[in-house]
Amino acid sequence: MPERLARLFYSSGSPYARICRMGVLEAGLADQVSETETTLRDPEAAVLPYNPVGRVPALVLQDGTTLTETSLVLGWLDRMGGGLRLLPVEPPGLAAYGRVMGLLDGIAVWNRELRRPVSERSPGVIELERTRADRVGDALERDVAAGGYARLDAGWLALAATLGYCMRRHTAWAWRQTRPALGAWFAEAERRDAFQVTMPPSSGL
Ligand SMILES: N[C@@H](CCC(=O)N[C@@H](CS)C(=O)NCC(=O)O)C(=O)O
Repeated sequence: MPERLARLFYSSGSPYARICRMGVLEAGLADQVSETETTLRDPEAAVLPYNPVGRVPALVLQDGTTLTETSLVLGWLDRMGGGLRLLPVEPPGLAAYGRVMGLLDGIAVWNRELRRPVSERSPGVIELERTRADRVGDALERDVAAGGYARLDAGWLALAATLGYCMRRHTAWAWRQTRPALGAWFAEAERRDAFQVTMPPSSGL
């Protein structure tokens, strides 16, 4: 096996890292990018010597340079010349990707609240994020019904990872009940091998 060109740090529950992991697989770059699992928020985390921020995804290049942030990692994967261009170039594709990343950021905040002891949770933050998620979810329902998110790119990967996160690690958001187009889109997305092999463990939340 040839030496891999980059090493991707991930945690199995992270939807951000999952976007990149699915991107590696879908772009046919698995023989060039190795994966290393790390713990998070842990002084012993394997990623910390490479990334003092301590977050995933983190892509360590051969010269030791570490790229963090999902979009930057996807941009680098594109430069590695896989069989698929992941980051859109045109405004509609960029807008679609950004919309889902905004949703995911809000859900991450909401989920963090739910991981606190009940007495430390902020009902105001939870309500704000629930409202945001519902609003973006309704927009995505319209987008998908109109043929959006059909191309396998960063927007597609982000939407699959976000809805997948809500199925297994953030069931507090019942996104599917009132959004049939999004539900049908997700049922197709789930069938892909890249989705199946990156499935996160259930969190019980
Ligand atoms: N803006 C970052 C967010 C990445 C992120 O929040 N990753 C989480 C896992 S889902 C993480 O590593 N958290 C560990 C921590 O906050 O210390 C991106 O787009 O990659």
